[in-house]
Amino acid sequence: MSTETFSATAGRGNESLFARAQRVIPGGVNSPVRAFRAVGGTPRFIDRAQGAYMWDAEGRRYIDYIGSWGPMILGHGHPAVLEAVHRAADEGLSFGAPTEREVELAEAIIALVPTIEQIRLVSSGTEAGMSALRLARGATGRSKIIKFEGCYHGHADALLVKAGSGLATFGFPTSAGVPPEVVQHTLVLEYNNVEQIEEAFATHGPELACVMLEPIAGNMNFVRASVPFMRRLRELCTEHGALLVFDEVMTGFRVALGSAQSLYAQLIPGFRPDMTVFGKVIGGGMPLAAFGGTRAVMSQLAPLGPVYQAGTLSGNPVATACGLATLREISRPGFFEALSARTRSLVDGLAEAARAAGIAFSADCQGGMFGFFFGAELPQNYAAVMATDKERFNRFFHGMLQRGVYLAPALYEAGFVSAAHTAQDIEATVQAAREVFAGL
Ligand code: HOZ
Repeated sequence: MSTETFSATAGRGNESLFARAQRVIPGGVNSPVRAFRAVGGTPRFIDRAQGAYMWDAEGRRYIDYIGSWGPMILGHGHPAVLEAVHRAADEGLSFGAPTEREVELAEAIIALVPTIEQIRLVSSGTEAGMSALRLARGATGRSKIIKFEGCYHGHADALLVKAGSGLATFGFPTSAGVPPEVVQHTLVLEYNNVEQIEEAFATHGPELACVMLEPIAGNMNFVRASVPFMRRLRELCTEHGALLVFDEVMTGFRVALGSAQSLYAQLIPGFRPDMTVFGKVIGGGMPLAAFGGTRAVMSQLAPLGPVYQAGTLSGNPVATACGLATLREISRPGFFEALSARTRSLVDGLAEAARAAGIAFSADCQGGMFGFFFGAELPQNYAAVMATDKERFNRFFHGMLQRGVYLAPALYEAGFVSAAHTAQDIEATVQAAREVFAGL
């Protein structure tokens, strides 16, 4: 390979980079939603990011509301995080052996989320979800699982049925390459539908290993599980000996310091999931995820128990340094109050601008996560999300992008505000929205 391969500078525009990418990478991207297929147009190739901003290959600056799909809660290039990463990298990139830092990270997560007694670190949300599922099946000795339409738990076979996010973008109910036998034990129900869960437990209760859900779904935009639905899920799982598994890859340390489960625990006395899957914020922008739960369940994992799971880069020393520094920063007093207020001001500003333009619009947020819909009512499930105005969303997306506001390129994705977003950034975003709404 010549050095030219690495130093090619010709064609640095987004279009030419995309053309070049499509020759060597399927669809030109390493994760489907990035290809802009849902909204059309050319993806922006990002050169660098700082604070609340990203700059593309053509030198254009964007206010970033994706934040790497959630991890960048402090904004890009936070000095304390970068310092921790640089120091860790100097000490060694990977050892494949235990380190004190991974113990510290496990302790930090457990201190912040009391339902976790033990936790295992892995490298991606998909890996964490897949491992949690295997563990739930191994610990209960049962095969069937319940998931909900529009909830995405990574791309492991058994969970890749009627998921949101990229699958919704491309209109696939499930992926090719997943044999029917592999998903025969996966029951897919409607989110927030109490009747359906009652029925499923009445029919399959003794065979159910677990119910897995995003407590606030972030892969069909932003849809909260209702309190009656969550309360009934907990009761049914307890009654039938199934494990309640929270996928907090998106919501973990993002919607509250104690994650979404702390919010439900305030609303439902004694509420707790049996297992939780984390990713995104706990890695602060590096590949790191985790799954944890009660000691009884976690002790079924190898080397203690019969459920196998392993990973060369699990608990990577640079990723754990990044995650620890991030958790330290977000644990500072007042962090979530300030982040929540900023996110709320964005959502209220957008809603007000839409109202002024006479556009049917609804929006919601929690902590540093938000969602909005071109429809008057907040959707409660995937079908209702699908019924919102997609064409209007797409025109809004492009209008905002042209004005330097980078939103998720599909209406099935939640958005993220970071601590680096200023009141001026929010006002500039709302002003851009006013202009775009006026032309919709
Ligand atoms: N699964 C992510 C959306 N919910 C997309 C991740 C990415 O493209 O980086």
